[in-house]
Amino acid sequence: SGAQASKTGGVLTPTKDDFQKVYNDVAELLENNDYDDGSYGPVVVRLGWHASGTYDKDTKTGGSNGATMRFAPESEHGANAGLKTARDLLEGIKKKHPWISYSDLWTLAAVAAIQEMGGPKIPWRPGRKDGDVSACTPDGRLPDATKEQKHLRAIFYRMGFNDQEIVALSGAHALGRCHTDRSGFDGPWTFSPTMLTNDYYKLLLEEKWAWKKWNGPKQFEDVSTKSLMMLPTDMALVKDKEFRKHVERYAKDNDLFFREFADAFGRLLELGVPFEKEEKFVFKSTTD
Ligand code: HIF
Repeated sequence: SGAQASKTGGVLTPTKDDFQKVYNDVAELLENNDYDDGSYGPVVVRLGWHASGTYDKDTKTGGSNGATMRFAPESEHGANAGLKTARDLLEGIKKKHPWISYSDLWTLAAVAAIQEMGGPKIPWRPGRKDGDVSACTPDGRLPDATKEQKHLRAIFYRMGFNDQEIVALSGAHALGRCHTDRSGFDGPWTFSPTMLTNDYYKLLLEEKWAWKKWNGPKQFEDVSTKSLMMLPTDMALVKDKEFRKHVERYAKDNDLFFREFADAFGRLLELGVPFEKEEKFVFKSTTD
């Protein structure tokens, strides 16, 4: 491993093959029956998104370039609770492929997790450089799940996304679950939290949702099984007319969801990165 990368002697120019090897190693790490629903995939997706979602288009600060979540205070921000699990998981890959930056590794790992969980191909390119603690973003740039549409728009417009893209990204909550010892919320959004599908949108529209009666933070539960959850920010997508339009489009058409999700998520991972090259790689999934 790493052979290709060092072949050029002196100057390190990893090839697509080298990144595919990193992808393959990430893919191999994801499944684990002792963890959550049997996969680290969801928490790895959340790491890639939280590393990227700090971007502010006006000041051009934040974003995945820098991988500043390695450092306090960013690692200690409430929104990042639990992401040490994902960062530690990827440490072994970094040791095996020391030439890759953490910032490229975290975003590539998120792409691998999405593809391995049955999601669309997300074209990805390298070029992120790790920064130091001085580039940590201030707390409060990531969304607050107790809020609704006004807050969602403020947060995602700041990154440069529009309403359709906010709804397309949100389908990633088909994956994973909330943990009481991380965010305080509890439970998964769908019945198949390790498979990316448009189920999130279908459930939002088709299930009846009510406030969960408990001592934890305000969240919704499905009335029929009481085993699924929605955050106030998730429910805002069906309350708001403009958002709801897109929830309906994606609930009806998984291919459309995959296309628009891949575009928006791919862009999220690139926010604020000064790339030198245009070329993007489409990685082979282990099931290809
Ligand atoms: Fe999440 N998200 N997210 N999220 N998120 C959680 C978990 C995951 C928001 C809040 C939460 C996106 C947007 C928003 C994933 C992926 C994405 C949790 C639970 C909360 C509270 C954390 C825990 O307790 O472990 C809010 C308010 C968002 C604005 C809409 C993105 C679109 C959906 C950008 C996105 O890709 C994933 C995956 C998880 C599951 C993590 C896990 O460990 O299983």
